[in-house]
Amino acid sequence: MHRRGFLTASLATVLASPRALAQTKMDDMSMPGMGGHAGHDMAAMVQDAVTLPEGQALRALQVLANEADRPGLLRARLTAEPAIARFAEGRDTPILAYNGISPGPLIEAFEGDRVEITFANRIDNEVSTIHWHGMPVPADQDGSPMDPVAAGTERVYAFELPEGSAGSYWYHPHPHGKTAEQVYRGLAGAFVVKAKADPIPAEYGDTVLVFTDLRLAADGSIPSNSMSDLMNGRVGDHVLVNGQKNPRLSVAKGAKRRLRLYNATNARFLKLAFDGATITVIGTDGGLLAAPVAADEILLSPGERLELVASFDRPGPITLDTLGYDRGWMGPGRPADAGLTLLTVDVSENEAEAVPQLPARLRPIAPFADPVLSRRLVLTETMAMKPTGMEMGFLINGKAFDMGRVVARAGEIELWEIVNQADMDHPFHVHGTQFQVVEHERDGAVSKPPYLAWKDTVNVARGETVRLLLRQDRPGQRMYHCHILEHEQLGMMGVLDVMA
Ligand SMILES: [Cu+2]
Repeated sequence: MHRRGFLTASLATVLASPRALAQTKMDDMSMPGMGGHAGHDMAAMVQDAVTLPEGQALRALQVLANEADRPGLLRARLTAEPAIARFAEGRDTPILAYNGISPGPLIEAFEGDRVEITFANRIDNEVSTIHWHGMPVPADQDGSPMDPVAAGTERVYAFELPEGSAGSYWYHPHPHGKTAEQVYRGLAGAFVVKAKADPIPAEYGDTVLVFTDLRLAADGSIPSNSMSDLMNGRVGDHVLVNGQKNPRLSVAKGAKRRLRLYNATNARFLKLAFDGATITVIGTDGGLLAAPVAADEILLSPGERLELVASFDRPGPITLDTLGYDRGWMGPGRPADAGLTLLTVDVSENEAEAVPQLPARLRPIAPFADPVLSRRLVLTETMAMKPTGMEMGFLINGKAFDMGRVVARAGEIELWEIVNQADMDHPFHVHGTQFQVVEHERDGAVSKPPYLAWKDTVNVARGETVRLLLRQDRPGQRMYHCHILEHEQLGMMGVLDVMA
């Protein structure tokens, strides 16, 4: 360690919070094979000492440039490579970035478009992929762990966006064993598919808010995962919106804003409410609801998205805050998850121009017919002493991830019953399609979801069973897994082999 770095660290240690100290104890327990080593124990100890600037104007995400020479085609390049970010004053942070920025460029396309994106992997000595989270793309274009892109090489991802596929998707790496790290080091971006005829008034705008969370060591570097991170999933110290901490947005009184909220964190559950604005849910992972639904608060588990309309009807600063949510935590170091301000909206005294009302119907959603078969997937956690150290396992039906276990037939409706017998919530994600949640069950009490919606990720709380209907329309291998990325890495993943 450099002398200056050591001095900074020593000073910061004095200021370290009980939480940081708890984290350090956890790291001390870490053993070979669990990713713990002395270098980042020190980093973990001083993690709370770094302050990030707040209150800067919210930056719009940079849109991925379209190089195509004809309408209906999106042709572009995405390069994953090391970059330097400046989150805190005077500190350089080595990150991984798409086209030099994190979050990566916002990809915008329309239903019916063809997409051709050349992906270049310039990450040193690591395979990567781009997974198009939630999108209806062919299996061999989906960037699954079975199709790695070697360091220093390129490939083209090509697919069509079907009619009716408008929605708030995203993209991130999905290489075997490296997904969690590549994402927390900075690789994730939003992919918005727009409808040709959009029922949401254009006057509401369309603002993408990508939530990530960042842990910074005193020297500005991003520490590696500790044992606690591997057990609980990595939760950072700073929740960022489009890469900024608590940025500000200005609107006129009476304004309505369409907001697309993305939980692109590895493992942080976001229970959110506006202090002073009313919210209406208009869409989920796979696009608009049939009708708007008023809400006081929302829960966004890792991987999930929501579309809202927020109404700013009184002047003054209005904040988007986190509320407490107990998703289960093992060991010490449970992060303080309530009372964080993620975004501040300055509502002026000036009255906004009158805007159209939100329509009462948004689009039809046809419920799935009866399933031809049902599957039961039981999620459990194990801990075992291995020659390499204490090892945590995250299992589906008693097994850690292996390839090609489950066979399905394209076009058939299936009922999936996801049973969480573990001590933590697990957000369950299926590749290549959108599903409909039909039932939740807890302690024998069965309830229906508040609305019919297209989803690709659903939180399955501790002790809960979620039933969903899904259909895979295209053949090929499709992953399903927990979207706490450390849990996916430690085994809570399976593959569905879809036959034509
Ligand atoms: Cu999990």
